[in-house]
Amino acid sequence: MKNYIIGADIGGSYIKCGVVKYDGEVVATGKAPTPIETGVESIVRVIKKMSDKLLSDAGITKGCVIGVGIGSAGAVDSRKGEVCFAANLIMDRVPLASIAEETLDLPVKIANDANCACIGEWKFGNGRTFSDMIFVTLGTGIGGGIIIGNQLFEGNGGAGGEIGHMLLCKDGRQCSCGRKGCFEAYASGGALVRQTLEAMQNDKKSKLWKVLDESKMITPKLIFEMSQKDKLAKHIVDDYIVNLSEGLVDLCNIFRPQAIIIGGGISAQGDRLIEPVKRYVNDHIFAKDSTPSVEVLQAKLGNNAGIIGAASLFVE
Ligand code: BMX
Ligand code: ZN
Repeated sequence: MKNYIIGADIGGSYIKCGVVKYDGEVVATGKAPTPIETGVESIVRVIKKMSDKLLSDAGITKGCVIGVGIGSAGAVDSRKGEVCFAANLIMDRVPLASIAEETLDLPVKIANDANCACIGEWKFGNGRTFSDMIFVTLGTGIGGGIIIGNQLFEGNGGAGGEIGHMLLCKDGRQCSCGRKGCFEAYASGGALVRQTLEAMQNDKKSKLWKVLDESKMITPKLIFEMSQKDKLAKHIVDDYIVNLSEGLVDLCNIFRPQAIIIGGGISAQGDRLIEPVKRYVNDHIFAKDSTPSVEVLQAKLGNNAGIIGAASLFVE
């Protein structure tokens, strides 16, 4: 019986691949470096090699596989099966779905990485009870997925829903998209690290210097940990939470979802992040005293969100 789906998540550094049951259960996963320099064919070959191995290790024949769902960062036209633009993957109008179908000899569906994670969370994670929700991933960048009236909103040509690229500050920090002041330039994990390293230059007494010295790098996790013990780290985290929440308030004012679900690396902070964001958002949304509040939740699928989400493109 056809009961398995392969999910693949193409990131700037790694391709993650998994075999997922139709009910969302992950059977096997693998990870390999993304061969960015050698083009889309080699990316697809990596997915084939990994999925063949995962299937054979799990003792599942190809005849049991419904299809392959692929998530990619960037503007993805899921209807045409085309990656229109993904700067860090050097893909420009690439017919990824048809190339992958030929190589993998299975039906292929593709979508933006954050849209995949959003669908995964909506079908199998903490979004199951909502008809209107916004999913936000806080990673290198900020990815988003918008579900309105039980449907994913992708915009014309799949280029919409890029919530990381709404403006938080005019003439503000440089964003990777070319504009200045985008939400992503303030509230992504990458932005948090950059802002911390900058602020440290003006505070040589901060305990963060010792952390940097010992760990050789600063990560969002370390910054959050230090916010309990260091004034500068606390200030940075408080500021980060306000920036993140202000962006989310805007999204609530436009879409007024029942819930915002936060995923990506920083969501691992759990209540340390979720609780203050929830409070801020509900204190600042439009007509707050006369309208339903917005639930703010941590994503449930964690590390497998991309894989389950991509696979869920085949789940009705
Ligand atoms: C960027 C953009 C989005 C993506 C988001 C999260 C590119 C290549 N990416 O805003 O399409 O969803 O990052 O990506 O244009 P991540 O790498 O942080 O997971
Ligand atoms: Zn931007």
